[in-house]
Amino acid sequence: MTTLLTYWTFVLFHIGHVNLLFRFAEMADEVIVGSSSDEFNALKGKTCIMPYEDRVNILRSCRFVSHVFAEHNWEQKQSDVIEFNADMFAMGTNWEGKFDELSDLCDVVYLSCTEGVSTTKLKRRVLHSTPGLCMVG
Ligand code: C2G
Repeated sequence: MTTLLTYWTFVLFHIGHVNLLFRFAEMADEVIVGSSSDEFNALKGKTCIMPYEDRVNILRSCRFVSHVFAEHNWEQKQSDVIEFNADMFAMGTNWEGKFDELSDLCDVVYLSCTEGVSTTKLKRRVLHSTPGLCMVG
């Protein structure tokens, strides 16, 4: 049984995320996702559209995801790898090299991101397709 661990800001769920989770699920029997808490997202400067509980329930409904837990800070990854007995730590290539120190504990892989899609672009598209809508954050 192979376990893959990944982390998610998860302001919105978009096709880039689906593509990555699909590939993660092909690489491991179990995909475990650390979803950033509202407090951690605020610290990262990310504005949450949905509260943590809703974001977690959406992630849990995805068939590629086996388990979701809270990401509270940058430092917890090492203890999470140990706690979940993860064989692999995986992120998109926008994080390339950033978590290599975990390779003492498990395989660390970065898979290519989906081009042309991002939460920022989606938010902008909603704003521009809805005349009169005032976007805050
Ligand atoms: N991603 C992707 N393609 C995109 C956009 C994002 O493959 N077009 C990937 C990212 O590389 C990341 C994952 O989707 O691995 C989740 O993206 P975000 O929700 O934006 O999370 P991120 O800001 O990368 O936060 O401690 C780590 C962080 O909490 C991860």
